[in-house]
Amino acid sequence: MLVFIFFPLLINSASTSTTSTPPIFPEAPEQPPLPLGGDGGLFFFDDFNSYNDGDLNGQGDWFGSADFDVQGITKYEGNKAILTTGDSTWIEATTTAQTSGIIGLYARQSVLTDYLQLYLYDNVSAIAGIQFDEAGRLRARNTTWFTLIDPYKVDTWYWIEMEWRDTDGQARFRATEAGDTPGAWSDWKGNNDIRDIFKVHLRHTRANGTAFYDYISDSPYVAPLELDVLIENASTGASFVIRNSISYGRIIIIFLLLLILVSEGIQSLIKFIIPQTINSKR
Ligand SMILES: [Ca+2]
Ligand SMILES: [Ca+2]
Repeated sequence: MLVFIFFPLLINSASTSTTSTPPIFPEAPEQPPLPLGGDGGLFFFDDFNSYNDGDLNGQGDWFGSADFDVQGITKYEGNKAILTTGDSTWIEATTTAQTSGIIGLYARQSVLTDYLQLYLYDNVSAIAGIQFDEAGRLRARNTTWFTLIDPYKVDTWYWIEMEWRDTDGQARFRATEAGDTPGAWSDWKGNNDIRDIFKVHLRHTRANGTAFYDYISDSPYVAPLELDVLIENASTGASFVIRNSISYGRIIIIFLLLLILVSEGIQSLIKFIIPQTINSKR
């Protein structure tokens, strides 16, 4: 019986509006099929989310040091990212050679005094790279090093990118604090030396701090758009937000919150019903 009384109360006491959320990273975002390899397509992708905790070596396409570990505590996107505290340590993934493309990576450092590196390799050696260096700078290299950000912030994710092309064998670079809109690319740099890129190579040198890596792709991570419904009690100002991705657990929580919001109405109903009942017995 009370249920039928609740609905008018809800409609009268609640107003709805939609707001877009700040970036909130879902537990397990769906990824589209990945057209890896081949010129002009996505060269390499990894979000690390499906891997087991522990050594990255041997999972996915990765081969190298056991110092690089999958973990779920410090990450930029999804459930998992990579950390290493190793000294002069590296791990790499080999894929289909590509003569031009873009690659980006989220990375962060706990100190200003290590080297954290992302290198691109041809079938022989490192061709181009970006690094956080031991002087606190975020730098890039194709033939010679130059500075992108000085100093970088510790314990802060950056989106670092390289684009390369075989038309003149050059590369360009940029680095952006994660979540910011990427700014201008550097000039195209190099001495006609980029042709085929085969490997993505992660490296950490010195052992002063901890380096983190997440989400390697050709474009920054974009959280799925979430539309929230804000329910607000007009008289008390109490409010809560319903996410559009609703689970059974959330439905139960929402129901409990609705009960709290209308509790004033329930109390007045009880006060009303009880005297009525007492009166009817007399
Ligand atoms: Ca991830
Ligand atoms: Ca390990």
